[in-house]
Amino acid sequence: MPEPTAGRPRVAILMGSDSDWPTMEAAATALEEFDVPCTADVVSAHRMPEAMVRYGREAHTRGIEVIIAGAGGAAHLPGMLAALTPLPVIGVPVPLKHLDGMDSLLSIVQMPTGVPVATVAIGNARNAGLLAVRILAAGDPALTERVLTFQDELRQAAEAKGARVRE
Ligand code: RP5
Repeated sequence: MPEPTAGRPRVAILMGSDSDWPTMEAAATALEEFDVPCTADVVSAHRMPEAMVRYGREAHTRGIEVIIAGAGGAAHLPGMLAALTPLPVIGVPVPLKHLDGMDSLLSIVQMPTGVPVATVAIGNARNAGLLAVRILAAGDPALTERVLTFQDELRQAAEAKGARVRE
């Protein structure tokens, strides 16, 4: 688990266990690519529920703007955080050795109306980081420019592999 990046963290990466870090690390890497300061912590919904409630209630008062939350199995952390915070929450279903992550996915994605969690694909913490960047870019023209450059690089990479739209 890394130390928080320099500067006030804008994104909090939370996970239910340190065993989730090998999956969640890709979110931190994506944020680093866009120079978005983040912090990463283990806050288990089941093993440390009081700490989770405290974190969820206070995150927005500490300058956090987006929460990325990953968990596996009975993955209650993203949904519970979404119930506690006014911030956007992005959920990452962490695949464990049973059920291929379908349990994590369904635990995170099936939120009741009024308590949204933006759920990425099973194990795709990189997309969670990139989505957090886009959310922050909505109020940040310089970051928007970097997202546009990133998208152009994706297009160029696809075209370099021969992808074409036939005229
Ligand atoms: C979940 O239980 C965690 O998010 C993790 O994916 C899973 C297993 O945790 P450990 O037993 O490896 O600590 O709450």
